[in-house]
Amino acid sequence: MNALSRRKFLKITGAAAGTAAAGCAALRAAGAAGTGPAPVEKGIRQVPTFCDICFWKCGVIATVRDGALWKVEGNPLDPLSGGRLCPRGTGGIGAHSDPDRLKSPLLRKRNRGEEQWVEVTWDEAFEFIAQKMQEIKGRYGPEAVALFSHGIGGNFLKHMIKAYGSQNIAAPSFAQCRGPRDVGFRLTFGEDVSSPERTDIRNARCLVLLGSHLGENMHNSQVQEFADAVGNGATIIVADPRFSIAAGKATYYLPVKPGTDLALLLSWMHVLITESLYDRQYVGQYGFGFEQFAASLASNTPEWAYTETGIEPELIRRTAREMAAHKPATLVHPGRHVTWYGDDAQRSRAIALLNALLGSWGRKGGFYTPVSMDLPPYPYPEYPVSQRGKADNPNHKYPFAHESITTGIRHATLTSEPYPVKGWWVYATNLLHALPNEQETIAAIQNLDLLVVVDVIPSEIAGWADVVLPESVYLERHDDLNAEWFREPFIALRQPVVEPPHEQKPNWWIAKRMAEHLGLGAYFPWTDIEEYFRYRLAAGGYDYGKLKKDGILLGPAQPIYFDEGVEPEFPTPSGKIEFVSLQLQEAGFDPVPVYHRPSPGPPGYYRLLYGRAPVHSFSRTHSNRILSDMMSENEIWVHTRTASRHELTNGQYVRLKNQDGVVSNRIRVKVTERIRPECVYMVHGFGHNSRMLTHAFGKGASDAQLITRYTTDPLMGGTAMNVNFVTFAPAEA
Ligand SMILES: Nc1nc2c(c(=O)[nH]1)N[C@H]1C(S)=C(S)[C@@H](COP(=O)(O)OP(=O)(O)OC[C@H]3O[C@@H](n4cnc5c(=O)[nH]c(N)nc54)[C@H](O)[C@@H]3O)O[C@H]1N2
Ligand SMILES: Nc1nc2c(c(=O)[nH]1)N[C@H]1C(S)=C(S)[C@@H](COP(=O)(O)OP(=O)(O)OC[C@H]3O[C@@H](n4cnc5c(=O)[nH]c(N)nc54)[C@H](O)[C@@H]3O)O[C@H]1N2
Ligand code: SF4
Ligand SMILES: [Mo]
Repeated sequence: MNALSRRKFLKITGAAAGTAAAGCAALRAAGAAGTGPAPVEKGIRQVPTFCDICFWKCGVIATVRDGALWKVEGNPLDPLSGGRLCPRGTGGIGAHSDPDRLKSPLLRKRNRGEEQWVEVTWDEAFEFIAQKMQEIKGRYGPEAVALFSHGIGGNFLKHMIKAYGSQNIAAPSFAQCRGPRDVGFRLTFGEDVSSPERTDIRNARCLVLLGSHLGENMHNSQVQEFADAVGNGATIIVADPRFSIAAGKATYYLPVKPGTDLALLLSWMHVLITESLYDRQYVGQYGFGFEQFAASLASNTPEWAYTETGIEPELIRRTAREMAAHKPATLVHPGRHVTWYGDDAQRSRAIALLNALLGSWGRKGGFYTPVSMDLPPYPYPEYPVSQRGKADNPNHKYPFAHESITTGIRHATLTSEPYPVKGWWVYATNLLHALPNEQETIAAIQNLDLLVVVDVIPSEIAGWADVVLPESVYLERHDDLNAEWFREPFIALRQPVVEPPHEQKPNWWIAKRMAEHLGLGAYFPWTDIEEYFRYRLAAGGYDYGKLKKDGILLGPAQPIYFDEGVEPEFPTPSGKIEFVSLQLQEAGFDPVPVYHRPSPGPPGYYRLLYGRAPVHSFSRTHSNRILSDMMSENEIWVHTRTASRHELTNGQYVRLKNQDGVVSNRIRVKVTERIRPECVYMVHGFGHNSRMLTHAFGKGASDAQLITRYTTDPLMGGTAMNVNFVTFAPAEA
């Protein structure tokens, strides 16, 4: 990153919070360090590891001064961080010192959800769980225990649950996040966008962001690359009903009506085709069904789209021509959190098709082909085979779901269809904030014989548990090796920097001990995780000593674009880019994306939109004193006209009431012209109601609580959540 774009990066991230000062200071420090950790002084120890404040897994150099954790900075060797951390990563040390941390295993004393506990030893906890799990297995079969797990930390627990005999394992990152996108791209190109996204933002000459609010969405290298693209003078086109941080960097800002992006996408493609601006050679060589697809767009003129989206026809034409002028280095970002309106896989397919028309898949400045290092797995015994299949998607109700559906497991737990689910393990996912309709989650929990939660703080889901197991935070533990799929191949190591302060234990230890208590010790033949690492690294021909010292092992560069020699392959049924999808047609769906107008909601109500703040991750950082100091509560963004209609003033507290009568915590009003009048906006993850979160409790409001409705994507089971509406109630109510 050059000096100019580094300044822009700081501007992009700093502007967002207004208070991201600690993040900026650390970024400067990391930048100044240049090529590695500063020379080590007496009393100073530095340990490379990788961050876990979100799932980007940035390489970190942690510094311990006089035995105490002092700071974390980016590891310059690490391709994911480029030597810099985002503000959340920098404040990550606050997770270690959080006084509200879980300290020892807890057993529920009274009714579920009352948060009354007795402290027990690890052995007592394991014995209790083992007995319950054996009872469930005896009565309902091993598939009746499911695991919800988010992030690399869950790998050993997944192994334990599979060894026990269940394949019911799901993460909210599919049905509540990127699932529709990956399905839409798979149906079109035959491959996922994957995480980290294979987007070549750095080299894009034109970047189109539909909602993707980079700068608030702080996935580190993407934000750095966004700054590079802005610094290089790329054309930036942002469509968002809210004037986001990214919109502030845009050449063209399109304040699209919420829920109408598909109309905009179809009209852009209409312009590219009718004006013959698309990549004819690429489409001719790789496309399947182009003529039929082109014909289907006949009526999707910019004039038609204007009536849906509110975007002027001339602006639609101009932006389409800009995209064409820079092709194939025009990247229409696929988005990440795309569970919006229920037609999300089809909207994602339209994004994929727009990229196909621009010839950007496989090309520099578009989508690269990710590479990784070959790291052999550990040779475990075979898992028991279940005859009953998974519970989340019976009879392939959602035919294109290629990962497990969290809300499908919840449904099975509620209904016992296709079979009863009676035990949940929950690892690092706060299901009450992550899944829509918390009452459904609570009702499912009440059907369980066992709920085990592994967490670091007393989150809302921990409050409902029968057994709470306290994990050490990432700076105190090893996790599985990360052989990432990225621009360049590398392996990263997470290793402990400091000791856990109380009885907390790492997940690998929890999984291994649990397995032993279940009589499944043969699945964990290694004595400790380093023995496991040594085996796998030796099998791949890698040096564990070097990995420990540097935190990263880099592999040789490989070609990542078609032009560099990557073989264009499209693993779809036709072997081509599917402008028309016969798979969809055979399954009873539209073979080309078709727009449906979103419901406007009840009069006097406003569509509830939500997103990220640069200094917080989901619902997991509000107890972290460093990060919560920078932003301790969220606000509700309200358009000036809406505010005057409801007699709201900037800074006053209100409550939000949704279409089903659910009333939120108090939240401060932000009166602004930076949002369309038919919607309001808040940052996700606030409004904690776990009483043991003494610091975060009651600060701000929870979007999740107001998301009582959701629309399920018929292709893949994703739960669209931008379908709720709120109005204002007095704060005193
Ligand atoms: N700081 C921080 N960064 C994060 C995370 C975090 O917790 N904290 N989480 C990470 C994860 S897992 C994810 S999935 C991503 C999520 O980040 P994104 O994928 O960028 O999130 P979205 O929810 O798609 O986008 C929210 C934006 O979409 C806009 N929007 C809402 N409705 C519409 C619409 O109908 N059309 C258009 N065009 N825009 C709309 C909102 O106004 C808002 O600006 O962030 C990642 N980065
Ligand atoms: N309403 C609403 N729902 C959403 C979203 C939204 O914007 N609004 N976003 C969606 C998206 S994009 C995603 S990806 C998901 C994210 O959903 P989740 O991944 O479930 O995110 P969190 O709600 O933050 O839950 C993380 C939990 O992990 C715990 N934790 C943190 N660190 C550790 C650790 O080291 N070990 C252990 N064992 N636990 C740890 C935290 O305390 C917290 O309880 O949510 C989805 N759901
Ligand atoms: S993006 Fe930020 S929070 Fe996420 S891993 Fe990287 S530094 Fe940590
Ligand atoms: Mo996500």
